[in-house]
Amino acid sequence: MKATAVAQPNIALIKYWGKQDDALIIPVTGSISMTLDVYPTTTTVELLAEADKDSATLDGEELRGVERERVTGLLTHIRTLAGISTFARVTSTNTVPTAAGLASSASGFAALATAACAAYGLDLTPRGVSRLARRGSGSASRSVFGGVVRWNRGGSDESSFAEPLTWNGPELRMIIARVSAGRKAVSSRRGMEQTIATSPFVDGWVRSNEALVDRASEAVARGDVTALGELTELSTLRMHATMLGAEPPLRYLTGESFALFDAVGAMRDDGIVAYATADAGPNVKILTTAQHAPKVRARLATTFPHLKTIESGMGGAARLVSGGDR
Ligand code: 2P0
Repeated sequence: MKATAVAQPNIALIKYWGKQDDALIIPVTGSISMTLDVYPTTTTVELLAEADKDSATLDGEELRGVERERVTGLLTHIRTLAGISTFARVTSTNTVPTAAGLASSASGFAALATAACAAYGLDLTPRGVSRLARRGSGSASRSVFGGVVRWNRGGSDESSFAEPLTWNGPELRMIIARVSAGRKAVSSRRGMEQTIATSPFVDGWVRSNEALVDRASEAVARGDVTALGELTELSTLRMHATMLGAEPPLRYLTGESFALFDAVGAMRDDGIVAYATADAGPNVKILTTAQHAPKVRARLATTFPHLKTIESGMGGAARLVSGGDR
């Protein structure tokens, strides 16, 4: 049994940061993202009758340690659900140039969950696949769907899943501006644990971000890019404020990141639709529309000529490209 799936990365508008259950990856707050149409991950899962353990490669390199355990953990759960004990070989390729600074765990685990379900003959709804992808990496629950996606916080394995929202506004674009870090960032997984364990701002983060999820869902239904963009910046800055309160502090944004936030604010003053966001690293992502994207890029090229930018439209759902027939 062999199946291949493709999934796209996503960028959160309303952020996920922190878990209420580390093993099942149940988040402390819901989140909303935009699936990108650039840099898919392609993953093949092949059951091997003779294998005595799972194996996995990413871009030709054998996974080891914690990275391998995350993959085998998900496969073990899928085998239990399918009632099949055969081990598998996972082959995954990212098209993200490492230079792009985009996380690949979202597209990676969405593609793995999709391909593994097909290879093991598990016929799940997209919601079921989203719950599986979530166990690999929280943000992967959202990459199972295309467009604008909401991950409902929930409080259990059954109730914590993503679902697509209907965007009724102008065509969206995400422009990624790559800022060099200078030092290695703390991984999202460790950064979240550190924040939840030590930041005194966690209660405020959880309460306020859940409210932003509801407000942003309403903005999405209205197709209101202004409200969605403002809420995106708000959730971003509240997430970073909460991280900065951790001990030791998690300072992912650099001076240049903040300079980009300022430049995006100046674009808005000049009537350009542009809202800034940033994740567990210094790169800044700018939410805009198809109509305004060329203006945003032109301004960036003038103000930050040394920065590499990547433009993405809205991407589709994770999909099976071969296999799955048993
Ligand atoms: C997000 N991030 O909503 C947030 C914003 C980073 C900052 O989801 O531990 O790789 O595997 O669940 O999904 C990155 O976290 O973490 C992330 P795990 P994941 O996009």
